[in-house]
Amino acid sequence: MRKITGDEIRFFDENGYVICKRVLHDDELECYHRESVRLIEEIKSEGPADKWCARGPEGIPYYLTYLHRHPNDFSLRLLAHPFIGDLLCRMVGPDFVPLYEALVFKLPGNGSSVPWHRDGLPAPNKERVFNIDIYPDHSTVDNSCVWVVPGSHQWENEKASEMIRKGREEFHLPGAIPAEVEPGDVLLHHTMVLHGSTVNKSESLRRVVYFDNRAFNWNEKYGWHHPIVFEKRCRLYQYALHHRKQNPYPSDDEVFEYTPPNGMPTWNGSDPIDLHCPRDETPAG
Ligand SMILES: O=C(O)CCC(=O)C(=O)O
Repeated sequence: MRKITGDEIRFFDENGYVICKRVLHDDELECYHRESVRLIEEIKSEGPADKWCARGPEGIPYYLTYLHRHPNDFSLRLLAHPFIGDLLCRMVGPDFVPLYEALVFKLPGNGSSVPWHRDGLPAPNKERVFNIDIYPDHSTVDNSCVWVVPGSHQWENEKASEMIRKGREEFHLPGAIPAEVEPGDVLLHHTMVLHGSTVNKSESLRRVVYFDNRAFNWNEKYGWHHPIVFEKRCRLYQYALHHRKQNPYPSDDEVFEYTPPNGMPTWNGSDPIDLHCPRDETPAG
């Protein structure tokens, strides 16, 4: 299976984003298409997933939080894709832990916009904090792909805030480019790169799964989350790897081998798995 290249990593470091072409194979894409449409239909008919789905500025559903907790046959296997394990090991470090996941979708006709933003506070020592965005559809200017401002991950807060303010008045910012992709492509975006998208007026559905990830040692330094979150997430990732190994796609020709970071649990196959693992969990619940 394909691996991220050194050139792609260098492009990412310089620009705060990179598009990796043709990562997913057709068998996995077919499952992703089918299962994500089923979840979107569940949301549209106000089924169980709906209360986990955020609305955008136009009041339209677009952001299904905690994807793994909504019964489906694709998201855990997607997380366990060897492309992801390999790139996290090389770009974050071998003590990476996948922390969060969401399904973002732009419904046809009037799909939600996402105003320009950064995803969080800057990492104190400019660590490589990024999301992995996996696309099953063509995402183009026509169906309101995400736009990025290359290099803006390195801007000071003041400049970024000013541009975000401007971009919310008039979407087209100087230097912004559309991150157009094809089915099976993977976009990495630095959490500090300015990004956003417009309303989808086209007739096509546009979907993307976001995976957020951190190194265990960063959390020990900065205390972003209670250690229990990392423990549960670390077990969940091992479970996902096991699940893909047991339920491979016909095109699978390798599995990613993960060693839990020192201080993190090894999942023993009978430990219960929490498919939700809220990021704000504490031992008191
Ligand atoms: O997929 C998009 O249009 C952008 C989504 C996004 O950046 C977000 O939900 O934070």
